[in-house]
Amino acid sequence: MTYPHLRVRVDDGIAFVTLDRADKRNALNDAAIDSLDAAFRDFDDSVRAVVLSGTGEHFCAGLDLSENSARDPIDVLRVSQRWHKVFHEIQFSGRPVVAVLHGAVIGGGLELALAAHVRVIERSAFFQLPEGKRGIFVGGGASVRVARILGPDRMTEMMLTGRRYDAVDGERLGLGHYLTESGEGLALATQLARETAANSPLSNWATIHALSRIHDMSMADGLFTESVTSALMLATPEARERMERFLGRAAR
Ligand code: 1HE
Repeated sequence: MTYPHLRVRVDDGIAFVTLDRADKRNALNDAAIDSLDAAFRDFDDSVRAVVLSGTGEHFCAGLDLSENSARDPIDVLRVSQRWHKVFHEIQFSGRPVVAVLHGAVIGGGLELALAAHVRVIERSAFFQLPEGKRGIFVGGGASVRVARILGPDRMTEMMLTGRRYDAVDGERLGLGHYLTESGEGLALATQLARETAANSPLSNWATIHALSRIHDMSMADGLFTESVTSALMLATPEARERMERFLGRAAR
């Protein structure tokens, strides 16, 4: 299978998805979004985790502005909804996605990064929402995914001033979870992907789906959903087997 602007390789249950448009700093055009969509849809159950990264000096320069400048508002609305759909699929396929962030993680690049569940930041990374400077607004989910991490107050400031956060700031603010030296992110991400892939797939699925949804609920609904999810997980043979194994007893 070939995916324009994307390299995809599966190795021992881990899919390595690499943005491959370094000459344009991995800016996301329609073809790249289609490729991400197709790649994540093509994965079968043998793919238990994904490592997402970018070639060249930068993770992703965001929306391809050369395509966008020719669009009218209704096209922009459709593009925004398409990005939402594709990033939703990345976040909620049930497989852990580990991103390696280096160089520019800008605009739509940050929106894509935040669809991943585990994020490794290399020292070269910087984060920016320059939409205000370009006369546009975020459209790939930042209002929700960035605002949930930074809060709407800090995101407003980030968009109004167009400031750049460096790698250390990014880790401190929660845009990523691990900070590594440049060039070391992929190795760490691969190790993390292998660790998450060794979890029960159903447990990963529940973590990915339930926590995000519980976040949107009232306290009472959230606690109820937690209890139901917890009960459902315990009913699986794999959960019993894993607990028995931990306790040093033979699996029944
Ligand atoms: C691009 C893009 C792009 C680079 N769309 N072509 N995103 C931005 O506003 C970020 C714009 N890009 C940059 O700020 C810089 O390119 C970088 C800091 C990422 C990298 O700088 P540098 O000096 O390494 O590269 P460069 O010389 O600026 O760019 C190299 C080429 O990539 C050049 O093309 P060339 O044909 O002249 O060689 C650039 O035009 C091209 N390029 N970034 C198109 N983004 C769903 S809503 C999401 C809203 C957003 O994402 S807004 C943020 C858009």
